[in-house]
Amino acid sequence: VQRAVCLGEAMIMLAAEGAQLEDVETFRRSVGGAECNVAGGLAALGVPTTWISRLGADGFGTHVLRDLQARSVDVGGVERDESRPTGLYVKHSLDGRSRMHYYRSGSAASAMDASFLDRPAVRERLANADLVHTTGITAALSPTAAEMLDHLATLRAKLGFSLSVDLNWRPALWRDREPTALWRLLRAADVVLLGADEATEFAGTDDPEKLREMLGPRATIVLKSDAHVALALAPDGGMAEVPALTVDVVEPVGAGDAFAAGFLAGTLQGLPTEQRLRLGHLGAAAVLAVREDHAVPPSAAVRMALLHCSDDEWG
Ligand code: KDG
Repeated sequence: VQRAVCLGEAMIMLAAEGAQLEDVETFRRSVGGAECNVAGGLAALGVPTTWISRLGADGFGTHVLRDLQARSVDVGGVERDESRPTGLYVKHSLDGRSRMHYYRSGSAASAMDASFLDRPAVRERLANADLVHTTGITAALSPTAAEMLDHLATLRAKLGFSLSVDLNWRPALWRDREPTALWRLLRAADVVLLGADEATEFAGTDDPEKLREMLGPRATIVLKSDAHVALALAPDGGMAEVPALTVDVVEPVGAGDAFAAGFLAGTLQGLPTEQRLRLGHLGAAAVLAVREDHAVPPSAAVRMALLHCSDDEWG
C-alpha cells in the first residue's frame, strides 16, 4: 500500500454570505487549508494519509485535530504551540464571488522551520511516505517555512518519496517577499499541479511546453485550464487530456485541492494517467457543489463506473 503525507497549515474557516462583511453576525465554522483538504481527500479515496503541521494549543486547534481524525487522517506528527494561535480565515461570498480574508500571520503553523522535519514523529512519517504533498501556500507562510521546504526537497532523495507541489499562488501572502523559494520548490517536484489562470499570473504563461522549460525536466505537469480541461504532461513528453464533468457550481474554493487528491490517489494506486485525471475531476465536482472547502468524494461504486466509462459517457 502506498502512503501519503501532506505538509501545510490547516485553519478554521468562518464562512458567511449574503450581507456586506461589516454587517454579518453569524459565521459557519468548518476546517480548511489546502494541504489538509488534500489529506482528507486522499484518505477518503482509501490512501493511508498523514497530515503534518503545527496548531495552537487552543480550542480551534483541537477542533481541527478532531475533524481530521474523523476523516481517518493520521495526525500523530502534529505539534501544538502554547504561545501561537491556530490560523483563521473568513470566506465571504457575495454576488456569486468569494473573497478570502486571512487571520494567520504569526500562527502556530507559520513557525514551522527546517528543524521541524527532524523531530522523530515527523521524520518517521516522512520516511514511511511514498508521496509528500505541499503547496505554494506553505512556502508563503514565513521565511522559516520556506526553509523547511528547502529541507524537504533534500529529504526527497534521502528518504525516497516523490514530491508533489500545487502552485496555489496567493499573491496576498507574498506581498513582502519575492517567491524565489516557491520556484525552488516547484523545480524540485515530481508532480506540479497548477491552474491556467494562476500559471499566467505567476509564471507569465499557461503554455505547458513553456512551463516545462521553466520548471525543468523532472515533473509531471498537471494543468487545469479555463475551459475546464485538465492535462498531464509527463517528463517523456506524453500528454493526456480529460474534460471536467458538468456541475452546477455552488462555491469553487477547495476544488483544486480535491482535484489534487484524486490525481495523487490515482497515481499512488497505479491508475493510468487518464483515470488519474478523471479521479481528480470527480473529487473537484463534489467540492464545487458545496459551500465548504472539502467534500466527501463520490462512492467507490460511482467512481468505478465513471473511471471505466467511455469518453462519450464521461461528462
Ligand atoms: O485551496 C483552498 C484554500 O485556499 C483554502 O482552504 C484556504 O489554504 C487556504 C488558503 O491559503 O487560501
